[in-house]
Amino acid sequence: MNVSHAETATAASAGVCGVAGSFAVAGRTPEFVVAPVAALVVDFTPGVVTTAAIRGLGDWGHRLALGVALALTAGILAGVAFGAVRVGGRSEVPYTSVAAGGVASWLLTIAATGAPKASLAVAGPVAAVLAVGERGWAVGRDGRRSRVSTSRRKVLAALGAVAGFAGFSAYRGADITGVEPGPVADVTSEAVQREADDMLARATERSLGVSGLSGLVTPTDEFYEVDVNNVNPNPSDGKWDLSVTGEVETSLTLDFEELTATTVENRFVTLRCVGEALNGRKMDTAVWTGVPVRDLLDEATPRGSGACCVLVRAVDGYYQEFPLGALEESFLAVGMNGRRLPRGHGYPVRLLVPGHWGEINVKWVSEIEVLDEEHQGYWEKRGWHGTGPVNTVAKLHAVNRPDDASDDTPGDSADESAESPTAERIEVAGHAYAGTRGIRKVEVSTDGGETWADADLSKPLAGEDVWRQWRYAWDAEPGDHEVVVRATDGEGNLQPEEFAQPFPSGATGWVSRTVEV
Ligand SMILES: Nc1nc2c(c(=O)[nH]1)N[C@H]1C(S)=C(S)[C@@H](COP(=O)(O)O)O[C@H]1N2
Ligand SMILES: [Mo]
Repeated sequence: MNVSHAETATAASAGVCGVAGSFAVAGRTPEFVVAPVAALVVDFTPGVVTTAAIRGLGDWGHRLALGVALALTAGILAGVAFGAVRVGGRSEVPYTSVAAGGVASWLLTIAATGAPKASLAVAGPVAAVLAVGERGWAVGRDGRRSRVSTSRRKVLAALGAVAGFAGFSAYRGADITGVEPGPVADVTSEAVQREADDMLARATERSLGVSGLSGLVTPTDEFYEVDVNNVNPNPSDGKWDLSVTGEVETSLTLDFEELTATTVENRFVTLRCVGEALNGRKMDTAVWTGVPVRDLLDEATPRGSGACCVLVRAVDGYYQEFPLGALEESFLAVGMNGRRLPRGHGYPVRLLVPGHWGEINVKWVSEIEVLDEEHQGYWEKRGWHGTGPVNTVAKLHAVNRPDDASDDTPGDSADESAESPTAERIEVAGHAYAGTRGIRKVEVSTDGGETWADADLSKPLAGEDVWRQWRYAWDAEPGDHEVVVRATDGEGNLQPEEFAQPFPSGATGWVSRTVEV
């Protein structure tokens, strides 16, 4: 191997090991050296591309951005290391490259992440690789470039060491979760905890219990998650505060303790992402514990003249604008399903806006600015219209053959024996949601929309912004059956039949599925 190849290989190894070392110590937290680069990648990606990536690639868009950021970060660190090798080559002092590369990569990482200690996990491996390089091949001890030709064995050993370190780091870093949320009683009271637990029990009771269909409350680790950034904030309670600014009589700032010292209550709330497919999986419900925004807003007192809307900002740089009226009904959640909010859902505090698309339910909320004129939010800037109330939807997620399942009893419909000996009992089920309008009725057609029958609905859960489950069973003759589902909201509006893609205003249409018997 000639010298410049050795230099390049040393620099590249240093880049990879710097990123790996950082991940081993920081995991997917903002102290990971790739986090700020990934945020820049997302920020610099034009809105049309982001939108296309969301529509075409889904979560793969995120992985792609992360991959690009990983490569970029390793490349930048490799560049630093390469410079260090060159500087070392010119110096008479041994290990100049090590000192130069270590210090430069440390300072650069501090500048990007603001975390001096965690940045040592970048500088350390970079320096170590440079030390091996200086000893082994890149730079001669006398300061001149070494002429030793590196054996194949040495190259393989070096490659193996880099790969091994990267593997070890991936394994170590994957376990680092950041804040670990405890029971919600830790920051509220036993009474609030008990109420949340009772509500969870009630949701289980009222769930139709259809196999293959998720319940009325989504377990926290299955609750969908949509973030603009690849790496979520990892704030602590002590550092968090919320300010209310702009067109108000009195600007306020309150910390976590002040927030939770006020009225704390529990609510069932459903969230749905405007970007999800018509029959998608980005719609879920939890019991949320939190504080109504109204009192806070009354204290700040928006200026009667003028104040129309609010801009809500978050720690991750996300921001959304929507009407003041929607904020008045909103809720600042500190708990989810009886525990404190998990990091991925906005720890320590997120906003919940009844009946509105998920995107304005700002996580890691930090500021509410009252405005006297409209402004575009993060997704509106990228072409979406997702700041208003949700569209009505009835999803079809379960198709069962209760007769087949030995442990499954079809319940109240069991005694309706099949008309024809060849007919088979088929059960279809799903969730329906219409925001604060509520769900009045779900109808099912098994003949492609010719005739309709009412589905059973789960008993409603308390609250004005909660989904319901529906279920329908019939005896199907052999053949293909085109099953169609449609919901009517609490105001009597049948959901529109016309199909629309999620972009830009949320999917519409009746979900249908062919069931073969
Ligand atoms: N700060 C912040 N808030 C955010 C987002 C985000 O990326 N950053 N994503 C929004 C979107 S698009 C949706 S659909 C919901 C999803 O909430 P969840 O991840 O808790 O399900 O959060 C919203 N709030
Ligand atoms: Mo969303």
